[in-house]
Amino acid sequence: MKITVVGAGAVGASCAEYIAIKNFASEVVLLDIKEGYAEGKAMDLMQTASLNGFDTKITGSTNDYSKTSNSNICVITSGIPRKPGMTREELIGINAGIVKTVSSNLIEHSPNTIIIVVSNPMDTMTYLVHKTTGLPKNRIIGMGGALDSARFKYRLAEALGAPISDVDGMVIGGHSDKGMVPLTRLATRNSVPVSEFISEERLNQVMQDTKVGGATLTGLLGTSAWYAPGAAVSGMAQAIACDTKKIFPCSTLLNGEFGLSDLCIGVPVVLGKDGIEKIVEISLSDAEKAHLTASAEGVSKTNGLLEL
Ligand code: 2OP
Repeated sequence: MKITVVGAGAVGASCAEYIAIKNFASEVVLLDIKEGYAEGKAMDLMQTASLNGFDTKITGSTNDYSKTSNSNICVITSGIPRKPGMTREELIGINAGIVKTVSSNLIEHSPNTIIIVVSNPMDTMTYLVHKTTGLPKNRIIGMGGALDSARFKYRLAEALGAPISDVDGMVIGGHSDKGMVPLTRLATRNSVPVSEFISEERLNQVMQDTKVGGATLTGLLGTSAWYAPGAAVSGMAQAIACDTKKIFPCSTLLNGEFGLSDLCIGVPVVLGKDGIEKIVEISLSDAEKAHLTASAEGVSKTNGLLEL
């Protein structure tokens, strides 16, 4: 199993380390345009191998895509992260050109790869990769919902005073401060609906804290988060590599599912060896449907800024 991660910044390096630690990939290639940067990150990460107990071989490359040849999975993290006060959508001007170039280079050397898109605005970048590469829709996956769901579970556990291992929940919709749809109705503490434990008012606060989870961290860190995004990617990559058929909320191209078409947005999907193996059209309440539709309108508006 060979995995390429483009962008050796904090998110890309975290992806590489978590993938290595989970020990399901034989090789991870970290690629960056900055001279020597990916090579240095890869060497530093490899020096954790004996400490973190993995045999995965991590190598670095300065913009030599031949080193990425025949990758089973390619992760695109390249582009600029947001600064405090910025929305993810404001990154489109710079990141669209980068993602277009990177995705073209990747499929030239790995025509059969599965692409996981992280770069923001992620739902629009995922849509751009479809338009740029023409890969089958099951092989282009946007990572946002897995991260947002992790933040949702973190906030739920905090509100419940429960261990996170006791909590389950999912966030669908656009990966944006206003577009996320945390499914509080379906969230549980050890199979019990969370509404049995906390008030609607407190649940609304959990939803709001979840939606701005990324912005909260950007305000604290001065840049976008990296550990949880990296961990979210590694979980998705593991599901693909090990063909686990786990359900994740991922950004995927919709053709009528949930009444939506011609956009990529976060919905539940089954991940396996073929990438997105099934879109799971769960039943949604009227309010959830309305929130998802409104979120889709926001994503489509951002898509309209692309020069396709
Ligand atoms: C986040 O929410 C980077 O969009 C990513 O942290």
